[in-house]
Amino acid sequence: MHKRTALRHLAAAGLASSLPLAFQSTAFAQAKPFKIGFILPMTGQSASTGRQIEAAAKLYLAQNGATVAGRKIELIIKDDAGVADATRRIAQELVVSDKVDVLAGFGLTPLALATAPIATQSKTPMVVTAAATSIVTEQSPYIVRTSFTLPQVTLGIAEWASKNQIKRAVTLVADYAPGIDAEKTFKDRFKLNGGEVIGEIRSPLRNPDFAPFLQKVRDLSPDAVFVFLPSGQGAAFMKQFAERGLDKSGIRLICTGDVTDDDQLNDMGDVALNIVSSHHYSASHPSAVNKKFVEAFQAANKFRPNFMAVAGYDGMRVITKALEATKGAGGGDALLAAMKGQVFESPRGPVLIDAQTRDIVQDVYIRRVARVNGQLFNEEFDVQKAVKDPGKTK
Ligand code: VNL
Repeated sequence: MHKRTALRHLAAAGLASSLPLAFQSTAFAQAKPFKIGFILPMTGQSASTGRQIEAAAKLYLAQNGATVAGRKIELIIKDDAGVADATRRIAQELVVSDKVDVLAGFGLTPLALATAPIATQSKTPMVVTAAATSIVTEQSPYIVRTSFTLPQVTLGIAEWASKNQIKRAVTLVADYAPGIDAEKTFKDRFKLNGGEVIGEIRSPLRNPDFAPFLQKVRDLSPDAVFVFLPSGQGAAFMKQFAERGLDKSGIRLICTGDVTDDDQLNDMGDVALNIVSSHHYSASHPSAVNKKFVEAFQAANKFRPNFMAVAGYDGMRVITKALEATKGAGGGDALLAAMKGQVFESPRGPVLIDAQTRDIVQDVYIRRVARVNGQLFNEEFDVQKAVKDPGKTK
């Protein structure tokens, strides 16, 4: 047994030294670690997004093994604090100095937009596990997305509102690209279905005080207010919603699942009960794959995974399966080709990386917040199957 292994090593060594130099360097390259450079907001307003994605990426490696096709997977996690200039500088360093094989992360749309030219120039695959404005994937042919888009997850709640006695609505969104996507998608579909949007309100991305906007909603007195805010702002919004008595005003709160975020939902209290939202992931999604994912994630982290975590987890899957497909050789173009068209069962449900758009196609669920075994969850009660991003311009 030992002798045979030794012989194999000897034979391999002999073979390597008799090969032309180019082949030898390929053999050497395959033994190098495979570097994935995650750029995430680990501090600042969007720190929960970084914390969720990092935890999920590490869980994926712990469950699936840190060596893929002979290459040791090395995670490099860098904090950009949610500031685009930092993201760009870090991406440059990761590509030039660390020579990463893949860039990943991007907690907010402006951070992904700032990095796209670097991915294109260096032919480095850039796996977006958070930023969710429709146009992100169009900024570089090297971008692949495992998160979602705002148009993709907003259509569901617009349809639901139209079918549930909501005739007059106000929109309230964060004032930047994904908010504008959500606002437009909601308005277009709600109006198409015969509804009326009587007010469009935008709140600043940085440190918003929601009080004046909530007062405006109250004054307009719609049947419902449709809300999109990025992950991390939901709890502060809900608190002010309750403080100003809007939960007892008869104005319904409807939203994308970014507001009833699993990262914060359980601490929001009764004010969140019965809120209907649409989104692609709930920690209570009833599948065996999700149950296993949530249990392992909670055991490792003592907090609940949210939609950012699942995108980070699936991002690792897409990257490592691509490395496997190239038999450990890697290379920007080869990896990208192997990421396109991947189909698999995510904790969120079945997903496809559309080869044409490099964006994710997934089910979108309509959910209602309920207390289950003492904890608040988004309970799925309806589904739109295999939703492609409706926001693509080409
Ligand atoms: C974005 C979209 C960020 C949705 C989010 O949380 C989110 C974005 C930080 O594209 O900036 O929930």
